[in-house]
Amino acid sequence: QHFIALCGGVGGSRLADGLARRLDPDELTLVVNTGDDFDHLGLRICPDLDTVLYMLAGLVSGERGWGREDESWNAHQTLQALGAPSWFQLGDRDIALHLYRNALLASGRNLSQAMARIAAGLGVRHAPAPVTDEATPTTIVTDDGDLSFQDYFVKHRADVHVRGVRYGGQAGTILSAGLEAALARPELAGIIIAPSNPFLSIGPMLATGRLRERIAARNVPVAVVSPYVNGAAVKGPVERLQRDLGLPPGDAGVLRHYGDLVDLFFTDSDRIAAPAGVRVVVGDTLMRDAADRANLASRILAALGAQA
Ligand code: GDP
Ligand code: FO1
Ligand code: CA
Repeated sequence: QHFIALCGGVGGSRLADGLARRLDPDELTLVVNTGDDFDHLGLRICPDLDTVLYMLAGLVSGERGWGREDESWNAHQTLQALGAPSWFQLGDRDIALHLYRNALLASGRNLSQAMARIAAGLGVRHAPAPVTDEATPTTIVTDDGDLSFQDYFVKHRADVHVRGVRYGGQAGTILSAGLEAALARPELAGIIIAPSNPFLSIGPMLATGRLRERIAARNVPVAVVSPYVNGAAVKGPVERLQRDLGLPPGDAGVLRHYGDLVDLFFTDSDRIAAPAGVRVVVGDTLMRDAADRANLASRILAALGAQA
């Protein structure tokens, strides 16, 4: 058996960790959004890949949700003193990872190969795969013009009216070798969409290399986990985005966005009008700790008919 999970950062990394506790590396391909990636101070920044990696390594910061728990900020403070751009904070230990990734990329490796190396170095057995090795920067369209993703998310704290989201990944973008290999596996038994932001984390991946159509064509069940807990986002701008983009609030807007891709929908709300062809699975979807993460993964895998 084999499963593919599509993951963004915070929500993605939590479910990725649960699945990694339940499946062998050979049974799971973790596919991660690259729409947030950008260059800063000469370093290639890959927030969602690194969040998943740090989570799987047990190193992620609990309260920030990005970067490492055990961190110091000497380089950042020194950059500030130099008058360098400091709106985006890189911790000292995080910088070490970035230096290594830049060196791997400079030596001719692609992003997948660089991440596999770094995962091995961190002792992570389930190496996350970027959805593509190409640059696919997400652009946020606002009334006052376009914003690059990190300008929108970090500089503006996502506190702007969004007219639309433009994905960097196109029909002709080449999917990563890890994702292609997983899609080609005859034993592929299901695709899991993490409770990541549907517009900012999952949308960019589905738009890349016709992934949405490729998934539909595989004819395996697709399970989606709602990012809504008790009717609200755990964190992040998903509610505001649904309002701005003219979608219904809550689970209804998520279901509308994913459309006929969804076979199974995991939510904690028992008041969902399920569209035809969607099986709604009601239960706790908040992942407070490792036990919650593994339990939710088990419920999803059971519903997809996985062998324990
Ligand atoms: P980002 O890339 O760091 O912004 O994170 P993601 O896109 O992966 O996930 C953000 C979404 O995850 C938010 O909409 C949250 O509501 C959702 N989320 C975070 N933690 C949980 C959780 O424990 N359970 C569920 N169901 N959703 C969560
Ligand atoms: N998010 C912030 O809000 N402020 C930061 O200074 C910041 C630094 C940062 C450094 C490395 C990294 O991998 C992620 C970082 N993030 C930061 C998080 C991140 O850019 C956003 O949360 C995501 O792109 C949205 O998923
Ligand atoms: Ca993200």
